Amino acid sequence: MDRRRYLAAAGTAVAAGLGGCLGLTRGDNTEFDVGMRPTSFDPPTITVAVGEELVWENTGTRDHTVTAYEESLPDGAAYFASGGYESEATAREAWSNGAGGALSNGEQFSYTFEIPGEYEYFCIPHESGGMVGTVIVEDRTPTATPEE
Ligand SMILES: [Cu+2]
Repeated sequence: MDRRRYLAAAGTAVAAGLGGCLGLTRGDNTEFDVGMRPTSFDPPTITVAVGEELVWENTGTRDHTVTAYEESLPDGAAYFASGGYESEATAREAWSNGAGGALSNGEQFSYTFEIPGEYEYFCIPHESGGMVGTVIVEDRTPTATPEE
């Protein structure tokens, strides 16, 4: 998809367009960028542009979270977590007290990154199983160029 077509598509179907442009293939479902398997994010590392919305979807049957490692945030970046928690401690506490922030099968979490840099995040219940991921946010205009 060239840039002009990408921009045209972005107006009507942002998530679908981005999924397709990032080269993800998961049947006909391209309406998310990062899937959530039993104990991993797929892909574990993804690159987006500043201002580009990233969409996670729980593609498995277990509940998961998308929870930022607060210490990893670039300077000036806002905290992000499924459930909308404002800190890692709050997110962990909410999970302990009734699975706050849980994403069930088919549920999505989306976030738009405004500050360039590298963001580390994890899934609270599967952190010990290695369910961690990285978002690399580049200071550039979104393009249709595959990132991986
Ligand atoms: Cu998980």
